[in-house]
Order: sequence, then structure tokens, then C-alpha cells
Amino acid sequence: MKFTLILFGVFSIWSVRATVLVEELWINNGVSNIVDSPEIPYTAFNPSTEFETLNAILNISVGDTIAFTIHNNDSLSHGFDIKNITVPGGPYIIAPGEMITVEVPFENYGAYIYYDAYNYPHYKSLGAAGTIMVSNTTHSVFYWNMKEHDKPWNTAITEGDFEPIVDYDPFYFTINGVSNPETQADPISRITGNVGDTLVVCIVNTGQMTHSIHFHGFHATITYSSENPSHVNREKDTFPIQEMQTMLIYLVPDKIGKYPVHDHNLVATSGNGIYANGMFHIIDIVE
Ligand SMILES: [Cu+2]
Repeated sequence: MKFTLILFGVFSIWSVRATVLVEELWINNGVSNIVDSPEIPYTAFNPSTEFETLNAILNISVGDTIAFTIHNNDSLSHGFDIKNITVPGGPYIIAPGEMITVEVPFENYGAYIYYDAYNYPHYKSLGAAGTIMVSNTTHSVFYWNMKEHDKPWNTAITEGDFEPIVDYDPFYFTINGVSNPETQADPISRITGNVGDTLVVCIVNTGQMTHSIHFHGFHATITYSSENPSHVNREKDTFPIQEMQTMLIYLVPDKIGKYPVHDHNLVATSGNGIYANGMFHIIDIVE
């Protein structure tokens, strides 16, 4: 009897919390002018027809469903899919000026990547890939969407040239579409808090190469790894994340101070060869 009551209680809470959230996104094209104004052709999923290099960040609870409407606001066809999630009827191809609608349930805790799956990985590498965080956390969450950029390659893709990647050697590296020092003005990715707080960092690698994130000053604990579920609960200071993989980590600061956090592959802390741009940030912990 007690068991039945508990079970009933759990299902009641679940059914109350599970909601359908409407998300309307536009695939826009534009230009990225990071570091030294390279005018890199770019596409992104944005919450309006206004282009920005930051792809929309979606944060939902476990058990929620997202009712997506995805518009293609570009002159090229684009796609829509979600890594490690079954998208009913997907993956989708969306003609220029057209749109699709699809409801996608998210049953499990974690971080997921929605992306342009058409002409993969070429169109995704133009920038069109964003974050869906699925959790019931009440802690502060910081989002890192990591990409790298190669202007000749992006230019070729927009001109219809889909040669396989050979000697991939990108020049620009971004977190949420910006490069250090602009990263430090980005409250979405800048890790700040008080001693003893639990700070959640949601990291997605939507680029084409591994990024290994090194925290100075603190260790953190993996609570979700899309690639290596057995790594959950590991406590360490460096977190390699391969392309199209995601990770959630919990950081509980034990002292005040400002500490660097950056890609340990140091080429990624440059922009067109200029140091220190790219994937570099400062953690700021206060009393
Ligand atoms: Cu370091």
C-alpha cells in the first residue's frame, strides 16, 4: 500500500511537471567578424529572423516535450536533427523559405545538440548547431557552445563545394560565437558565483575537432557525458570533449579568486594566429 502511494505520488509530480514548450527558431545566414573582422560566412538557429552567431539555448526539464517550428530563412536548403534523440519524422530537410513543425519528447537528463544535418558536416560547420539542456537543476547554469572556423572552407560550402575535410586547420575558435576577450563580456558562459555554490557548466562541442577544457584553481565533477557515461562522478580539472559530444559538469568553488579556464589545445586559444583569443575565459569567484 505504501509503495503504491509513493508510486502514485511520483507519477503525479511527473505528470504535473511534464509540459509542452513551444520553440520557434529561424535558420539565418550572416557573417562572423570575430577577432580581426574576417567576414566568415555563417549560419545559426536564432529566436527571430535577426541573425546572431549565438545559436538559441534551450533549457527544459526532464520529461518535457518541445514543439519545434523551424524556419529556413536562407537561400540554401537546410536540415534539422537532434544528436542522440529520435526526432519523429526526422531528419528534416527544409527548403529555402519553408518551415517544419515537430514535437520532440526529452525523457533523459543530459545535454543535447540540435543541428543542421543536411550535407553533414558541411552545413553544420557553418555554425548551425545549438544546445538543449535537459535537467531539473535549480543551480546557476553556464553554457559553452564551442566551434572552430575556417573561412576558405565556409566560403566553399556556401558556394556549393562539399569536398571532404583534408588537413583541417581552422584559424578561429569560439565559445557561443565569440572569441576572447569578447567571451568575458558574455554572461551566458562566464562562470561566476560564490564560495560553496554549485555551478553547472553545460558544454557542447559543435565543431569538427576535440576541445579539452582545462580549469585552473578548481576541480569539477562530471554529471553527464554523452560519449562516456562511465565517466559520470569523475572529479578532475581537464575535460576532453570530442566533436558533437556534450558534457555537464558541477563545480563547487572552495575559495575566492579569478582563474583561467581554456582549451588545453593551445592553438584554440588563438584567433588567426593571435594569442590570447579563442577559447579562453576567466572564472570569477567571490566570497
Ligand atoms: Cu590551463
